[in-house]
Amino acid sequence: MERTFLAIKPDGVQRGLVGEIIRRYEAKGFTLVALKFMTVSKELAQQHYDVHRERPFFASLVEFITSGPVVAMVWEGDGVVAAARKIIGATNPLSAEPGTIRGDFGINIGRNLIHGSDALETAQREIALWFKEEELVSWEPHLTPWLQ
Ligand code: 3AN
Repeated sequence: MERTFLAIKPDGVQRGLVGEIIRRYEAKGFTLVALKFMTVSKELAQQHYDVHRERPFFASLVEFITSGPVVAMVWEGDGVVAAARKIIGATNPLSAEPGTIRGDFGINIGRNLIHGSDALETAQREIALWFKEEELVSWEPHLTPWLQ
């Protein structure tokens, strides 16, 4: 089953949007596989944003994600990588559609509330980077047959 990595960034936590964000993924029907509230080390931040190492905003990305606690999560479901990104909305919250997390709650590209893996391979890399194997919980939600 497909899995993706999501992290509610320090601004999402500071603004009290943790419950609202998690609610959207639960309500959509995806399954929570792992969740932890944590501060991010500089090393983890640099590895996570490795693809952006040469970009001018790399240092500010690392500084921001390490500036306060984040909520790291793994979610599972058919097509969850792409669907989770749709629920998040465009990178720049000012361009993100209303109804998306960034479209509803954000205005700043550097403070865009949540990270979501952009492809299946990225999701696998990020899940392995942020979580130990034993932190991933395999379980079957008791869905009615027509939801499975
Ligand atoms: P997304 O988070 O939508 O996948 P990416 O992967 O292109 O976006 O960029 C990673 C993060 O870098 C974004 N979440 C955003 O916070 C930041 N970022 C992207 N573009 C810019 C930019 N032009 N200026 C400042 N920060 C940026």
